[in-house]
Amino acid sequence: MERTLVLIKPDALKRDLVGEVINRFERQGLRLVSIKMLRLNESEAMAFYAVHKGKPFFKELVDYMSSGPIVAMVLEGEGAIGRVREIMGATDPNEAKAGTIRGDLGINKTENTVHGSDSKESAALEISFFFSQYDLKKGER
Ligand code: IDP
Ligand code: MG
Repeated sequence: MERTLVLIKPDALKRDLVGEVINRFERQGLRLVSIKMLRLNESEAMAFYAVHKGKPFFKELVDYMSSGPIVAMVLEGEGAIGRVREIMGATDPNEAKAGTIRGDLGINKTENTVHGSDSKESAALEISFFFSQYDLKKGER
């Protein structure tokens, strides 16, 4: 059983799409382990996206991700990391296939509705950024 971190980004909360996004994962058999709503400040957003430091879109990304509340959640399932990435679709909503979250709901390459961890290593790191072992334990069922 694999676990991954998903963020529902500010554009989705602005448009009240939280339930819609979670439902798309649940329908595919991915189960919630833990969930919270929060707002990142600028330095927290910089830390979360540290791998992108120095890229041309970094400042825009950090400003956007700290512009409003987000929802962070841990999802669990067989091959959860790859399956979440498939359900999300390509980074740019204009290139994402119809039926994917970004293809159907994304606005542009920055405001693309969701984040999902891209490897086992980033999933472990990103889950620990938002959730304690105690939070994760409470989600067992
Ligand atoms: P991913 O979210 O599909 O894994 P990454 O390349 O890891 O894509 O980029 C992280 C986030 O940075 C994207 O989800 C998007 O919000 C933003 N981003 C990536 N590339 C661009 C770009 O070229 N212009 C503007 N924003 C971008
Ligand atoms: Mg990424």
